[in-house]
Amino acid sequence: MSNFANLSELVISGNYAGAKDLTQKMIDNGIEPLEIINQGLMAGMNVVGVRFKAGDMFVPEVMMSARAMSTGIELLKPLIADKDMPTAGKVLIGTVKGDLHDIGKNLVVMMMESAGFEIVDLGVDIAPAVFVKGVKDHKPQVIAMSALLTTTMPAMKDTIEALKEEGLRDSVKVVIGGAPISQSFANEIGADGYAPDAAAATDLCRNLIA
Ligand code: B1M
Repeated sequence: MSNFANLSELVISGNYAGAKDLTQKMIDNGIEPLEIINQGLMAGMNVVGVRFKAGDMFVPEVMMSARAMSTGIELLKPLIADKDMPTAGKVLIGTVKGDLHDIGKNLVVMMMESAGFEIVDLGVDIAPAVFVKGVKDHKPQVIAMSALLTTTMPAMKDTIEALKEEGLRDSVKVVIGGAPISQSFANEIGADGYAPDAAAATDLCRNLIA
């Protein structure tokens, strides 16, 4: 097995100590940092995304894989000029106003970061005006909103309305997710997409930005 395939396997199995060691070894052997990221770390994380979507991997395993990926990236970051760091696009994310649930959102963040997105994570209990300010300050291509409570779902619509009022709606795609959310709710409030899980959210953003 090549070093790249080995590194992918270490990410898939969530072996962060192994992923760190092998990444360092590959750096010491003069392998291009971007090749290590694309052919080793990201290749592994792409498999994780597919398996998670298929129900063959579960939340704790995905978190271990994301950690393995991050330990490798941390070693490589200083070796790569910012402009060369692969980025799949910028996503502003938060859990909506009144809602404190963040485990799912954090999983979406980890999966997206591992897939090369630049993430601005606003946190939880984010009011529409704060999302609007985030769009003005960070100019993301996508806003991702999470809600776990039926009572906080309307805050997603309020946020879309606030973007419209500020004339920002056409400058950004809006995607939503969380246990009570559905595609029909996304259609109803005029969101650009819905994702049932972290892997699907990553695919959705990739497709919307492409
Ligand atoms: Co809360 N809670 N909770 N809770 N909680 C639920 C959601 C609930 C279903 C439990 C129940 O009654 N069976 C219920 C909601 C009922 C409803 O609205 N219909 C509920 C309630 C009622 C409450 C409180 C009101 C309880 C109370 O105080 N009386 C309160 C509300 C607080 C508030 O938010 N204002 C509350 C509080 C809490 C805790 C603080 C104790 C804790 C949260 C800790 C934290 O997040 N830091 C908590 C938890 C842990 C849960 C359960 C048990 C688990 C949620 C979770 O983390 N799931 C939950 C019951 C359950 O789901 N079994 C429950 C794991 C996570 C990986 O899945 O979040 O669905 P999930 O994320 C998935 C997808 O949904 C998707 O991807 C993720 C990964 O695949 N996804 C996105 C999520 N966000 C996305 C965004 C995207 C795309 C995909 O953007 C594009």
